Amino acid sequence: RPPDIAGLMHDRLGLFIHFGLYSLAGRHEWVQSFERIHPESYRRYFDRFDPDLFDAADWARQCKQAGMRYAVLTTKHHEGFCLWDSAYTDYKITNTPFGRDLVAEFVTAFRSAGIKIGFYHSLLDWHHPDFVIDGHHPLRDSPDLAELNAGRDMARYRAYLHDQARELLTGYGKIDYLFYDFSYPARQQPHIFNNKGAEDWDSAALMAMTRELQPGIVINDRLDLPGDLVTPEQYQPSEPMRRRPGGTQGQDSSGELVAWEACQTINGSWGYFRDNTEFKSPELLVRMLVDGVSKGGNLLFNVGPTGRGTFDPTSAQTLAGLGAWMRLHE
Ligand code: FUL
Repeated sequence: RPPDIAGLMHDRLGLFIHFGLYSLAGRHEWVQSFERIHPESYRRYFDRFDPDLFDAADWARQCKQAGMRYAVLTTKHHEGFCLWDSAYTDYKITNTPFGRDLVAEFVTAFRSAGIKIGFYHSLLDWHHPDFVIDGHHPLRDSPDLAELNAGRDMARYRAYLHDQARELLTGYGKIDYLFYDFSYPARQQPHIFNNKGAEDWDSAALMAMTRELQPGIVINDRLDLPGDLVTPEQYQPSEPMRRRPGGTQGQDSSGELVAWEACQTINGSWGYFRDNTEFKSPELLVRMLVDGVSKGGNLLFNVGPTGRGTFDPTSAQTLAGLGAWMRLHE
């Protein structure tokens, strides 16, 4: 079955949810990398992870009321912490004080609200012992970097990545959308990413497995391979988007028209950022949505829930504001 890209593009407005250990720090999902926090110190968030106010049904209700038809949850972000009960790691939500499989609760609640299910899954992993320490890794400035990198083996990490993807694609029913994140071709920024692009993840096999296990699933363009849609981040294209001849991430004026989805934060951070109050207004977001739709694109609007598992008041009001406009135009 071909990817149901027409279905996803018909949905037009979706909810992105970035939730992880970084939500407790409350200052950006890249906090561990930005502040070069050592894993032993970062562990404090794992030991205290207990979103006591989390209610998947409430998230789903707010999503639905905003007029959104699909939602994309971070199953694992770059920090490596897993929001489901994975058999392949101990660094998972069921080993925290919270002790529940949040992915399972998300899927059940959103599905029963009639919302399509998307998973964001990070290719990068700053926790896995085989993931080579690159220019964004929290340990990049360690004096013993060479030593730390010596035994690391991306082939073993790759097996872990595929095992976990299989787990997510088989254990939670129908998944509509997979947002893998991210790979750059090796030739780009080799000083920052020492990855080999698609080769490091075996993107071709990962993509084939994803399609085989979930017929009809839509896959994004961040595997260093052509995807079903392109994903401009934090910008609105000024005209309909065109595919690069090679089809990989990005655009090119000479290519054919391609489906696209812009993802946007409320304040520049994907993870909850307590002190950043540079919010986009509901009016601005409506304009982005309308302008994007006129150019053939979707809007994936992000909420970073707080460490206690709720949508902060401004995000909640913004969703309500979007919903008020959506209802006028149903
Ligand atoms: C990026 C990530 O590095 C950000 O943290 C965020 O998840 C965004 C949607 O994609 O590539």
